[in-house]
Amino acid sequence: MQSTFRAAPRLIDFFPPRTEIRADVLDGLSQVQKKLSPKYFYDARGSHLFEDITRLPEYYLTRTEHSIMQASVTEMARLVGPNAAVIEFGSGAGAKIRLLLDQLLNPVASVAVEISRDHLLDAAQALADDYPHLDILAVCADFTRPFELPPISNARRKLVFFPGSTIGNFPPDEAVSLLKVMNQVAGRDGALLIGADLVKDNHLLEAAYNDSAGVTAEFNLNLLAHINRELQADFDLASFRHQAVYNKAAGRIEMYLVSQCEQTVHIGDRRIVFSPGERILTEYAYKYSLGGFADLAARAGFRVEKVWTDSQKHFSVQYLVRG
Ligand code: AVJ
Repeated sequence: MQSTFRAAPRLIDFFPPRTEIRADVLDGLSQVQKKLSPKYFYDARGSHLFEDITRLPEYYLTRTEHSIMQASVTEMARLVGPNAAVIEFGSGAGAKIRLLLDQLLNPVASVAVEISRDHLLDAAQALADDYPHLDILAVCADFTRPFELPPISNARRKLVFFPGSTIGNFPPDEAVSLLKVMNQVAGRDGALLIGADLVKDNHLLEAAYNDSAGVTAEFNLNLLAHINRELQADFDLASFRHQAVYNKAAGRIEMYLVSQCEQTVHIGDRRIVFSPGERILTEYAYKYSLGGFADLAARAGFRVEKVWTDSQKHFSVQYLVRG
């Protein structure tokens, strides 16, 4: 521990109360198609497993996005201009924001909105250590629900940053609602820099979610361990199996946990019955065409000003403005 002064990031905590998580989980497991939200992947272990996923040979997304950003971050920073505040949604370990902060001219603030509190605090403190002139704000929140963003000091413009193709977790209508929130947050002269994964060969897509090392399977199953701990449930992880398939008609990867037998799971005083082969939907990962994404953006009041892709057109980073 250093004895010198360390700038501390401001933490604003809207972590959902356990009662809300319980109601949400029970509601999802009461539907005909049982489902659990992918936001529950990200406990400490899940966040760590996701970091491992980003380094897998099959998981092209993170490394491709990173290379696109590296190649074009100067141009991105020029479009944003000086004295910007950057607001990152789903900041994770907070590696990508640094690429931007290093190129932006005199950025004034960095705000991270993230549901995983441990991840958020570590990343915000590391950022505060490395960027002492920045106003650093850590907002622990589920950004799919309404939350209040505190006023941000004298920024000339706000840039919302939403990398990683996390937008792909949301079906079109929900994605539009979320983009509308980001449009609001960015404000009149604001912009959105967003990562969107692109439609491609089925085999490449399915391999990215069925890695040979089994990390994605572990990540998927860990959701049950998280719920066991959070809600005193008794999911037996050995009785469920990871499944990820590309649904071409819907343009999305679908991840499931498949019950291996007939079983009853307890969540506090509630019982959930599974038949053999019954599946819990845990995640969608939508893949877009450039035209499809532009249409989605337009429904949220955005116009695509610039798109960067890799040479194979596997992934895109897009600069959207109001219009
Ligand atoms: C963080 C939502 C972008 O959909 O690719 C990775 C999460 N799930 N492997 C994705 C994920 C399985 C990831 N996102």
